[in-house]
Amino acid sequence: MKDYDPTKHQFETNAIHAGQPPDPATGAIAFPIYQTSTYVQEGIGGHKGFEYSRTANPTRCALEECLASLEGAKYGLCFASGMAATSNVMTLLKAGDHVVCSDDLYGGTPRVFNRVYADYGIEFTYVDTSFTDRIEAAIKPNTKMVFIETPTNPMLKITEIRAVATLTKRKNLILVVDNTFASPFLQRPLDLGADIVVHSTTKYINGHADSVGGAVLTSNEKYHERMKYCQNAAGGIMGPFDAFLTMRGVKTLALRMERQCDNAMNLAVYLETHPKVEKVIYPGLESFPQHKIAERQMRLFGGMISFVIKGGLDSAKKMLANTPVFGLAESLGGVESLIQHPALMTHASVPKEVRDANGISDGLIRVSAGIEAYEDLKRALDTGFSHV
Ligand code: P1T
Repeated sequence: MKDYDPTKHQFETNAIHAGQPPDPATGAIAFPIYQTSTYVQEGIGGHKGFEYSRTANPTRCALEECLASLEGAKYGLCFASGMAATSNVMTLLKAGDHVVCSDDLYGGTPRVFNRVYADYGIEFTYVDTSFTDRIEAAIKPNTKMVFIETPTNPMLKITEIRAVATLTKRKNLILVVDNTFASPFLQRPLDLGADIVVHSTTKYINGHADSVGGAVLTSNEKYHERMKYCQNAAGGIMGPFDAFLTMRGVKTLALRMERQCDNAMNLAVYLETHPKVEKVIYPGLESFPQHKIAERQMRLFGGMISFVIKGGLDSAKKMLANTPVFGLAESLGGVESLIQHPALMTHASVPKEVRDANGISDGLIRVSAGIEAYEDLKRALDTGFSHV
């Protein structure tokens, strides 16, 4: 695999080969776990590109290169979690700067924005970014960044990345897209004009629910240099074993994603006609408000479904307590299907009035479709509903 050039290969091939040539010492095809903190130098300054593992580690570097290729980015950085990745992006800002954000982000994101970075003098405004004019209306003289999720967590709202990128370029703002829910297989924000992509690799990228991690990808050298500086300075790095697991997981991203999207689509159609369901939220359904935009900007419609069960909290609790196969758990994107209650679990840190305004009601249930057999998943949900 000498001189492998990711720009000459397709997504599925890069997921397996980019950044990870066979080990020159042994020929090992699986990229080694360099479980080391430091690197012996031949003389002062006489090193082989690695001095200390907070600064750079070969296993982490291999994953960073691989993920950069998958997002069509020049540069990649990997972190200890998705939140550490988002926090690293915030190092591009300083006191007095303002950020316009999606109003339906993963609950931990507004938590760190409002309760940590606001204390450092950064201001945040939350709008429904699926309306580009609402972003424009929220821009102030001190606005420096627009931070969006699409699809959002958990309402799956879609923002048209190309339209927002046109606005942010005109206004000279940094456009950051948290691409966790789509994964680069479904959607490549940098190709659509975004400046930076953030991932919780914990989800689809690793895909096996056995590692927590994050990544930041960009082709902007200036932003990358600052973020790389801060990755080393602040130190929230991904460890080599997690980098190895994530590199192994991402090899099958395309296959897993196709199956997960297929299962999600079938489950959404099944739920849509279920008598105990009030409403199904899935970008692949014709009834979904931004279905056409999702169709244009995503390869498939994703593995996440949200639905509102009739009877509110009482019904939701009964359903969640009695649904086999699906794990009752936070997180998403793994091979195993999960089911959870956003208001009491992933979005409990969001104030109730904000949850209510965003539609995160007590009857809202979120499903992450895994790769199990569809008939088994449908039967499991049937069992859950029979207890309601
Ligand atoms: O958990 P961590 O790896 O730190 O990633 C945070 C994060 C960032 N962005 C999005 C869109 C996310 O969904 C998450 C984490 N989300 C969950 C744990 C969840 O169950 O929704």
